[in-house]
Amino acid sequence: MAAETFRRSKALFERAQRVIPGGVNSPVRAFRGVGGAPLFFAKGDGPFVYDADGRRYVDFVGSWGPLILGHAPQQIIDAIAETSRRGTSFGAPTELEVQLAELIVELIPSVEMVRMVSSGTEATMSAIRLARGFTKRDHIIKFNGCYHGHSDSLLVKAGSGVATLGIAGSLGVPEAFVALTSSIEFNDLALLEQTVQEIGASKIACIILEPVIGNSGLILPKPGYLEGMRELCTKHGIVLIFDEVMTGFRVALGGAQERFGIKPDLTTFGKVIGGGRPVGAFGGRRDIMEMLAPLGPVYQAGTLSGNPLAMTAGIVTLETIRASNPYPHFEELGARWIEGMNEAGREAGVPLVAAACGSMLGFFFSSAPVTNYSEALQTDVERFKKFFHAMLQEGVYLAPSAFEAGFISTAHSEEHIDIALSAARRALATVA
Ligand code: KE4
Repeated sequence: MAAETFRRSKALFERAQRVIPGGVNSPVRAFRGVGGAPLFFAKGDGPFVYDADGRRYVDFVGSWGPLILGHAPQQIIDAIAETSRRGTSFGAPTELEVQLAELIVELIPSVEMVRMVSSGTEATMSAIRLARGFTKRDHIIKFNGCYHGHSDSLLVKAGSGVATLGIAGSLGVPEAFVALTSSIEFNDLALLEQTVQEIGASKIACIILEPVIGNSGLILPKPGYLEGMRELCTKHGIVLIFDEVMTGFRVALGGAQERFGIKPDLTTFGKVIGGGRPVGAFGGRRDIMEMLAPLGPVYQAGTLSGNPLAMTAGIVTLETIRASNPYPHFEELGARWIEGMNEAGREAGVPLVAAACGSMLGFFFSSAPVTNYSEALQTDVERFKKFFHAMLQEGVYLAPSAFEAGFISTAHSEEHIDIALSAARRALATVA
């Protein structure tokens, strides 16, 4: 098969770069992590995306997580159209945002109250401010390779696009801000205990983490790690924030906190709860949430918070997955992925370790499982780049970075996993 030339994508990229910095509206889309010009997409349909040249791919990115029902699910399209006819935004409360809040409270027991925002960044930024206001403490602890959006306090040794571009954090973030953020390796409870002691527990407002890391590649918590963290936070009155923007409703209906049986104090959400529309949310203990304006002194606001279209898409998404319980299906597909990818690596003589957690997939070109960010950085990224492009030629779209996770949806079946696995066997032969 002649190598695809991606002609229209390249032309669009040329055009885009004249008016949009880097030609993209979010850095990780720029293919800087894999080289070459980014694909421009024209259409999505179930498990598939179609690029500007009309070429079809099995999609394992799913818009970075929101599309748990796949692309353009009819029930969401119809519901958004119906809501749109009654108006798209009011800047005033609507019943829709109450409905979505009630759904989240019902599905996530640790969440007694929830505030809607318009992105995961807003959710985590606001949760940090709320934790600081509630505890009257300033210091925060995060983990290397975790990405919580691009607010100043959290752009410290972050994952996702920050890791992909290999930049330490971000120019423009004052030293004074990052001085209040400590970032340490994940999956090391002794290190966390030592760090809390060194900072002084009474100075620490919160610990924020991705309970399953999806922004360094896919990294699972070691047994006992989350439990130990919960005990440490309870002991010292430190607010435990689970950033479930990515894991929420993906690794279990009740998120990572259900899967691992941990009750955080605050949880942040995004992606799935908007079903592909701009959304975020943060919620948790009532005594903390009631510190928020207009009830309390911690200010947070947003013109489009609770936007009717995002709420509609979120309600339909959550009601659909609550009714259909796709999680056993996700576990089966994840197990198929792990077994098939590990076998393909062995057959090709390429060190490869695959992982899955609910509807999140991952793999590293590594001879051993990856348990933290520094280990992820030591994996064979050059081989990943070649593999990514070989898979693209095979019609399989993976995240264009070694430091991201993959996502499947209810539209994915064994057939789509098998397409990816047979493509991987051929692609691995070219990178062995
Ligand atoms: P947004 O502000 O991009 O909606 O959410 C930020 C965020 C917060 N927390 C977690 C755990 C996240 O994964 C994210 C965003 N995820 C990335 C993908 N790894 C978004 C893709 C992008 O930056 O373009």
